[in-house]
Amino acid sequence: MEVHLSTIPGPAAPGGPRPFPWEDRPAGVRGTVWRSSRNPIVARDQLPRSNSIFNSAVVPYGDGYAGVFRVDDTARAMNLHVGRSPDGIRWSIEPEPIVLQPADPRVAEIQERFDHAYDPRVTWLEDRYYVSWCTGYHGPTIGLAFTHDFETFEQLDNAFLPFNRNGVLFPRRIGDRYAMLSRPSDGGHTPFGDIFYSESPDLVHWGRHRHVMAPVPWSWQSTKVGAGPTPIETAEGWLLLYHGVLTSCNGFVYAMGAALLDLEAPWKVIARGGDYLLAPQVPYEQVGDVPNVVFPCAALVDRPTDRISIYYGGADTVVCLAHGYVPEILRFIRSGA
Ligand code: BMA
Repeated sequence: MEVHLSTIPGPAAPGGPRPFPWEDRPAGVRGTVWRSSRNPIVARDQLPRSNSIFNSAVVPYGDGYAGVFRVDDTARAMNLHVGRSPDGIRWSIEPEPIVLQPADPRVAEIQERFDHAYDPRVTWLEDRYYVSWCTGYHGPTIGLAFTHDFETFEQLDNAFLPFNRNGVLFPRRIGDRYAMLSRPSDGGHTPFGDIFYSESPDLVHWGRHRHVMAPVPWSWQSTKVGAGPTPIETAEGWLLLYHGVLTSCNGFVYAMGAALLDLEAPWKVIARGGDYLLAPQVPYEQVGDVPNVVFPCAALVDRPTDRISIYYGGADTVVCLAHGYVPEILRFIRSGA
């Protein structure tokens, strides 16, 4: 099965050309995706007051890359910080958190108190970059903001009621509606979780919620599943990388899987990999503030070559990078392996 991503008239962010962060598959690796030899690419103590930097999202920007990083500080407050990179690998991260300006006066009502902001995703959509993240408003829910330049950010209203996590926008409208995946949750370390689809005419009012995917009993994804990076448009459907969680006798284990969603009705799952794509098996994924976590939040695709580079958090402590080829991931999904 050959899939040429370059045939998809996908929305492209401005700027470039820029170097694509990449390493060839090392000899002897049998998985569909492989880890960067430079992992972790962001250290936990890269900032003067960072306890950990992980679960972060990057996008092409200018002649390099920009991103929104989850930084937990040494008081263990969780916040979002801007990062910039010439090559997608060496990151310079702002020591101060992003300041969100209210996009309209009513948004100020939800800014009256700051609880936390974590697990960002960034999506180029129409003419700007949108950030979605888990925001504290009487419990976790989905925050939304946009930026043109990674200098100023305007906050929109929260997309959903609490409790919700892992809100991920599609990079174009579906029909004439904006679309988002999310995972309704509870206020704690949720022992359940399905992926849902919602749509909106204006990125403020969300409805027509549809079920997309449930956990799979007796598997690596038996406890909960949540969307990872912004879905990637291919000729076959939307490639969705996601996290799946199982509950072991020592707690949750977070791994990465892949599924294919219908292009014009993305709540319909075309196919879903049976195995995990990447599970916590090396020290920086197994040992950290939360052991055994591989948590993907962003992916870059080099469309002419079908190469994909996936950014994920390791053990809630560091930022890591993995590589693969989109057609091989699609084959992996199709094989249901
Ligand atoms: C979730 C979130 C994620 C984290 C995961 C594993 O509830 O807090 O940020 O990676 O737990 O601890």
